[in-house]
Amino acid sequence: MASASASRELRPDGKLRLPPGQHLTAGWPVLHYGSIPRIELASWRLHAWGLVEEERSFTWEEFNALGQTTEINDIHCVTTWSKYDNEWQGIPFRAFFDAIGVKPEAKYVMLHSFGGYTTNVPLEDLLRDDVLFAHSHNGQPLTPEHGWPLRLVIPHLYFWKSAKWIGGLQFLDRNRPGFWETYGYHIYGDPWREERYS
Ligand SMILES: Nc1nc2c(c(=O)[nH]1)N[C@H]1C(S)=C(S)[C@@H](COP(=O)(O)O)O[C@H]1N2
Ligand SMILES: [Mo]
Repeated sequence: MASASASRELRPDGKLRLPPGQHLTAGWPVLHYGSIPRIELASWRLHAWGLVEEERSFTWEEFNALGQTTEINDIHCVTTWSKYDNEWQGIPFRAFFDAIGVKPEAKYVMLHSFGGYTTNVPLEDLLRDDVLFAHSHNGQPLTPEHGWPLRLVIPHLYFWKSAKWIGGLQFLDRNRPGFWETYGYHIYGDPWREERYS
């Protein structure tokens, strides 16, 4: 695709499809800190704790039974690559939220991954319709390096917020920095405002 026209394309909401300072990549780069965690589905659990009425722990079968959806979206890494038209399948965040009792004081969520990675997101951002826990990409199960068995996908924020190997969500009343955020990445990370570092 010619970069001149690609960079002027608008989305239905009127925003530039390609956020400022980004370029398109055809492949799918792998980016993470540390090594790929070893996970087995039989012992896999997704935990919810913090400001919830009751701590919850879902098995793989229980979590998938919450509901399934398909979303197609673009992803934007802070290191300036963007990848268009990703088809994700998985569990809508809203279905998970509706299944657990979150206290009204909860305003932020710390995402916890197997292997220790963390990243922070406001709860209202996770409640957007297009946010999901993805187990598949373009019709195939995620590969280990892209987050198998489950990753979050939050398309309106830089991709470091989309935690791979997600294993836990901690509900908080205050915003706390996650892993990259403590090393100077922006606390929120809106690609259209170029909130890369702070
Ligand atoms: N658990 C975990 N999730 C992570 C990361 C990480 O280091 N650990 N890196 C983030 C960053 S910076 C990016 S750009 C995307 C990369 O996802 P990909 O490797 O599937 O392209 O994963 C995000 N999720
Ligand atoms: Mo990234």
